[in-house]
Amino acid sequence: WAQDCQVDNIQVMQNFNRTKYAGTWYAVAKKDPVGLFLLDNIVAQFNIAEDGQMTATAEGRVIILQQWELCAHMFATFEDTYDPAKFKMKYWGAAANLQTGYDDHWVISTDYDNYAVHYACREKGYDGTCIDSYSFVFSRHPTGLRPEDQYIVTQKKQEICLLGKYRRVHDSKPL
Ligand code: ODT
Repeated sequence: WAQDCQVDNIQVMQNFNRTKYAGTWYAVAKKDPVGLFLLDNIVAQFNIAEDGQMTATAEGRVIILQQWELCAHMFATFEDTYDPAKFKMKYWGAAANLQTGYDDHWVISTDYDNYAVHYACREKGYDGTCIDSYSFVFSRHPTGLRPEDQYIVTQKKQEICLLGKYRRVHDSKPL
């Protein structure tokens, strides 16, 4: 048995429900892409418009120009695809010197009330595996993941071939 790390074969959330996904998510762990942008203290807020379009805002500590750390306000709009759990995310910052981009945004797994695992592949290699990915583990709780959600999150990290590649980005400040 060999693990299937083909990006095209990655399983995403079945019957994804964006309305249940809306609201606030706290990043607890992150696998960084090449050219790391969001450092930590990352909080994302997903909104669903009346026409069903998903948008999001995020705040987090970022690093710009290789050395400046600051708190960034970011915005994103999501384009639907053939799969309800796979989006294209167009994003930009409140300030002009922040990163802009157009990334995949896949919801790998969520129970909507406690945890979510996100995945984005920016560049696929000739063999179909990802050579530049990033991924967030989100919690609904500012205190982090509940112990009972660790197992499924670990399983999903493994399924997307990123087990062991995350760092903690949780806000350790008192609430
Ligand atoms: O840290 C990096 O280098 C990769 C992440 C850069 C994209 C950040 C753009 C955030 C735009 C606002 C959207 C909020 C939704 C966040 C959900 C998951 C993170 C992409």
